[in-house]
Amino acid sequence: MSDFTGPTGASIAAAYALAKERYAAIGVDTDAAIEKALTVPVSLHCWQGDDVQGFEVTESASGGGIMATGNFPGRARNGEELRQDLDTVLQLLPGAHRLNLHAFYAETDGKRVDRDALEPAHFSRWMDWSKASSVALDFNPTFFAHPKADDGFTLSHADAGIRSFWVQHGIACRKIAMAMAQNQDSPCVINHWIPDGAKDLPADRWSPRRRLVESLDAMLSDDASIDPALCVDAVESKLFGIGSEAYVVGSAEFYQSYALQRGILYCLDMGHFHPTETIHDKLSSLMQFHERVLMHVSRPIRWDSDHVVILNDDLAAVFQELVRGCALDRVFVALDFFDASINRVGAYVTGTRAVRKALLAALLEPVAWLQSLEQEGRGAEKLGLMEDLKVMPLGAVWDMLCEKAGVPAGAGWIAEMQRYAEAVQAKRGL
Ligand code: RNT
Ligand code: ZN
Repeated sequence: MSDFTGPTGASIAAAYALAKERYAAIGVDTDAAIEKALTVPVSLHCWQGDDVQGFEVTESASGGGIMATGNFPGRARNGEELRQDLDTVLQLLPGAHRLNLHAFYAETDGKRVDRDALEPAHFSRWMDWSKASSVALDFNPTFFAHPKADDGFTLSHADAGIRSFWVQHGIACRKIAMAMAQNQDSPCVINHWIPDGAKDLPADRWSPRRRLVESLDAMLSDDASIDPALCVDAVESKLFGIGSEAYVVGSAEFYQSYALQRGILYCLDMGHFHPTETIHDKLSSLMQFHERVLMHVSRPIRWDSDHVVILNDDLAAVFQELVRGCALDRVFVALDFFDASINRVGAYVTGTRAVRKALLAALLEPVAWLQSLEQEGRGAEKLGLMEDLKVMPLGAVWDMLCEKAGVPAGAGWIAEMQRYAEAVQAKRGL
């Protein structure tokens, strides 16, 4: 057997009937789990499609210590191609989705528009696409891949002129996020990540952090044109990057405190902590104090490598925590990975389906039962049940979820990816 025909109709239904019975026996309603799993929106990151290059008229590289490796053919080179790829990806994904844009994906018709001068009009094609495809947009200022970010500092730069340029960029982006929110039936989450940091031991860790507070305050200051219910600001921390190994200005402690005090969202990227540190245990701590958080779902291997997300223990644990804590509606789920060494449509579909699988798996847990075993001190029963849950027929429920959403079940989507690669991506001559 060597083609990618996924299961269809009758075989999906037969396997599902048995799976449904198995889950019902442990008190889990699979139909309800499927329904819920389809509703949680996952924000697709536009930057997997073109290896974080953006569409600026000037030569731009990813910069900022983030790097897509590989040269698989078929990269999207402009808005048209990226939207075409995203349309294909969305046809292969079950459930609700959003699209997360970065500022350097502005479309300026060949004109050079610097980052501090960006306007909603430069995103009108994205907004039209958003309307036409009913996919709401999220947004990010781009504080990297720019001459004014070349020495590794932006909002925390020692030079007041450079700081102010980036503050203006942030302000411009918040107006764009507002325009996006008004164009769609839902708020726009705008995530601020800056690369600022030092390659080697800084003699002064204090001044850049003091300046970052000032710049963020200036950028996020009250502005009558911004409605915080529509333009939802988040700040993303990081541990280190290439070229910022010794010091990152916007560390976890910095942004956790900043976000809490200023009433904005903290963004946890799964790759932005120590290599053996995972984020699932942080959620029940942070969310005692933070009403909502933003998550960048990623997969670090040995460092913040942004590998395509897969259904591994880390991912499963994150969604278990959210479901067990009834916190799904307090988290914004966004993706952040990029792999230029494999078909990029395939990367999107694999990573995004993995996220929804993890969500479904968490919704299929008999949470109340597990928790009551724990309360009763029946540790062996709880651990044994947790182990057994790992081999419950999740796949059959997943296939039914795909069937209900009208997308290929099993590996059936791979054949579609291959067809698209041949018909469209191969002709891009890259
Ligand atoms: C970088 C951060 C950030 C970026 C995107 C492109 O380490 O994770 O979220 O990946 O903004
Ligand atoms: Zn991130």
